[in-house]
Amino acid sequence: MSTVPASAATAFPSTATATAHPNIALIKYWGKRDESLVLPAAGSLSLTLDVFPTTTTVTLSTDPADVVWHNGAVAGREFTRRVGGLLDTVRQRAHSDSHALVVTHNSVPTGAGLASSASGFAALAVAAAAAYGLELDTRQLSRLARRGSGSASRSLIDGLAVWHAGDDESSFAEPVAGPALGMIAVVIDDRRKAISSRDAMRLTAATSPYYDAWVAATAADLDAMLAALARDDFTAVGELTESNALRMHAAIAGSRPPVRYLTAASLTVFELVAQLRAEGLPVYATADAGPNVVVLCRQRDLDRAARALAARVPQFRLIPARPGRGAHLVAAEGAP
Ligand code: 2P0
Repeated sequence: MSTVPASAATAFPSTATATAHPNIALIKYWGKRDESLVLPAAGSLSLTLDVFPTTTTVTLSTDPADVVWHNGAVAGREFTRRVGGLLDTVRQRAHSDSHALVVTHNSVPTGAGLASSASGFAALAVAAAAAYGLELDTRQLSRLARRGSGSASRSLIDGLAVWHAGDDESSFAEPVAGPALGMIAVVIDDRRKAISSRDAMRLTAATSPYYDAWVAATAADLDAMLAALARDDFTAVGELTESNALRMHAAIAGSRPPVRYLTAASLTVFELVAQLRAEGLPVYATADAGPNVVVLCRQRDLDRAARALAARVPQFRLIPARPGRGAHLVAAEGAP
């Protein structure tokens, strides 16, 4: 491990620690308009959760390269390369050529169905900006996190967040008001997915005949979702959430070679959620790029929904969550 020698002291802190939480999209991001700037083809909307924080410390170093530690071990090459990419953006803006030591702890269980890249890059953006002495507001931090991973732009925001499509300046996430929501992740399979979101997104855009329709439908779904949130209409919020997720999976399945993230067990949970709804429990299902399903409900129904799911699918681990805080600086461990 390297440390910053006293002689390298600068006017700014040169070390900073940040925490961020994962988010789950109600209106999904799937497809880029610009790969290098990570500009989405359409806007999206998500709920930042209060479970599984990522905590990241960035410390400027005199090492000849960035050094990245992930959950107590030196990170692999691809992970280090992606972290270095975001640090390069920060260095360029800060007019710095210092490399950094990045120590990150991600408490999301591998493959839990709660994207770890969102919390990871949100925490990294906040910690790196502070360590390199950049004074950025939340909007600028959201734009910076976006460069690491699109969904990370939304983890800057507390609770509900809309991430605007647009150009580099205008594509950021900001808060949206709406009903008090809860989510329950149903962990069906915790193995690593066969194809990454990034690769599958590219394949969908390049080969799925449904891609253009997906982008157009999502833009309309987002408008409808914003209207539903504004009038506090949970039924419309839930219906749009479930439908938008299935539209994304349909577009993905139309890729060639085909990609199918949902398994028979995922569909069983979608079916169960529809059944619970028919029995009077207002719950809706969504799923990201994997087999795990996330159930959306009103926050006041969270315990009831968790009990109903536990009774019907006792074989799957359930992770109930409430709205959580956006990425923010924290005191480093051991600091006063
Ligand atoms: C979302 N997902 O809106 C969608 C739904 C997965 C399914 O954002 O290439 O890791 O780093 O920008 O953000 C996952 O994609 O992709 C994702 P990159 P990211 O949450």
